[in-house]
Amino acid sequence: MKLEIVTYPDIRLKRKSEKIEVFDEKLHRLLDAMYEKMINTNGIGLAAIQVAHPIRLLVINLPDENDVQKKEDLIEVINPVLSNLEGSTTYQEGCLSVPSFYEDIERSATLTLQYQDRTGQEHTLQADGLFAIALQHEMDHLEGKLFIDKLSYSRRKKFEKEYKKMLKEQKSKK
Ligand code: QAP
Ligand code: CO
Repeated sequence: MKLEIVTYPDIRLKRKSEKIEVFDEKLHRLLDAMYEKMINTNGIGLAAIQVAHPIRLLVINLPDENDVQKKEDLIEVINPVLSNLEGSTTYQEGCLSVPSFYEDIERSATLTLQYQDRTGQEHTLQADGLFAIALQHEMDHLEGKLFIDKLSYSRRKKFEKEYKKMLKEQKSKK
């Protein structure tokens, strides 16, 4: 399965993702291909809408304490529901759909995640640290939102200027 990363300002990123009802081989092939794409593009999290599939699914694979990204730490999250969002934390976020831009974003520090795995089985777990941040970032994708939508007016303007410049420079290199 060939997947391309959809990048800002592509309007396909603004769609609301649909609930997944069928847990079949086709879904498993998409999950496997998303994992490969995420690893090959140096990502730690990826939502299906970022590869042009507007369905409620995301993958997260955080590096361990030695900064190694192990496949056994991969989590496949389908139809997620976040609750009990508490506290506050700030992290310099990036996104495969907004390449080469990073900015401090404030999120809740802890939360409860309810989700289904690739077989459709329900799970509930507690999240904190980078995992809680990644879940909120990816969850926003399912609602058609990006981390840059959280920037103040002045920071957003600065972003638009820098991003346009970056795209222009990329074009002239090709
Ligand atoms: C979302 O982000 C996230 O600009 C995942 O050139 C963000 O994997 C989770 C990436 C912050 C937790 C904290 C970005 C790769 C990857 C780039 C990513 C780039 C190459 C971003
Ligand atoms: Co993202």
